[in-house]
Amino acid sequence: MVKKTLIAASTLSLCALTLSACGGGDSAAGSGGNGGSDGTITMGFAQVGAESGWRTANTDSIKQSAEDAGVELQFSDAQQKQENQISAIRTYIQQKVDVIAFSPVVETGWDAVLQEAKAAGIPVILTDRAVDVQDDSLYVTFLGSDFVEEGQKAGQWLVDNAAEADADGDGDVNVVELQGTTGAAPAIDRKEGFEEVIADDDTISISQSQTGDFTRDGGKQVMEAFLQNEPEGIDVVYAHNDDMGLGAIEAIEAAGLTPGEDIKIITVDAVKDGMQALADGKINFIVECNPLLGPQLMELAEKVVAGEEVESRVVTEETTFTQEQAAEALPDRQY
Ligand code: GZL
Ligand code: ZN
Repeated sequence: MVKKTLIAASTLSLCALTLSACGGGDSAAGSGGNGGSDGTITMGFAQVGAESGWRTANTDSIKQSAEDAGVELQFSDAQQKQENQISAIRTYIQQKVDVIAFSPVVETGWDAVLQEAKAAGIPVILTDRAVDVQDDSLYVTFLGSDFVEEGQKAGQWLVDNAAEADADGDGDVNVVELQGTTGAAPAIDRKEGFEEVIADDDTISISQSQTGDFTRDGGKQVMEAFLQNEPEGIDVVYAHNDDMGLGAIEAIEAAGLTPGEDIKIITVDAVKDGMQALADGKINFIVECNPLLGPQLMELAEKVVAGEEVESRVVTEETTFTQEQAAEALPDRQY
């Protein structure tokens, strides 16, 4: 980890020192290396979209933290399309911002544009989601959750509560899975972590699994299809985020069933609407995924632009919630 960071830092400080060689330019529009003439940093942030409560809270945290840190923020919303994120990053390169940060909507397809940022001497920080690139010197650090661990926590709750979760009492715990955006790191990893843990209990199996694209509407539509395929026998919904879980609740209630009882629901995020449903007994367990990455992002950006060493992986702190814990935590929830 340190080796990668050192290389990145030395490349950066070299760029900072010999600005012209790194395609840096005038300080007015950000120097592509060491902050504007008055020391302010310009950051280009390419956000995924506004698909979920989590994303909204994440955007709010980034904007507020930039303001608090005096970072000049260029912000774009890609409506969950990779081509929009790539063109936003290209715009930031042309604007010669000091640092680029983004949450890659999917893991692959970033090598070319990240090569362009590197050639322009502009450091890139990944937040929230990871990329799968040949050369991992294309970004300086990744700040975000461990999604495999989130999936493991969700699976562990189900293994620990299998008897209660077998709502129809047939001895098998039949799970349907609402996956996040196809190809997105949280979708791939939350599935992997969950399956790894439930493999320990052969009474638990996933009968249907489909993407709801991390949206409430997507979760509702897919859950309606799941219920049509299996009107009886679904014991548990594992949704990769609260929003799809909330959509599933609408479909379950429309089918005349009681969410949280006839069908148990496990979700990930712990945004306010999810926590309210958990406290109301419609969701049974939530694994938290912390969206408040803004303060750590600005701290990292300042260090990176100054050419200081940073960890190549910064994991965010997060926990889990039962129905009782949600009722207690709700009043103080920031998101
Ligand atoms: C996870 C983040 C996911 C959230 C969803 O860090 O990428 O994207 O879990 C959001 O709510 O849409
Ligand atoms: Zn069952």
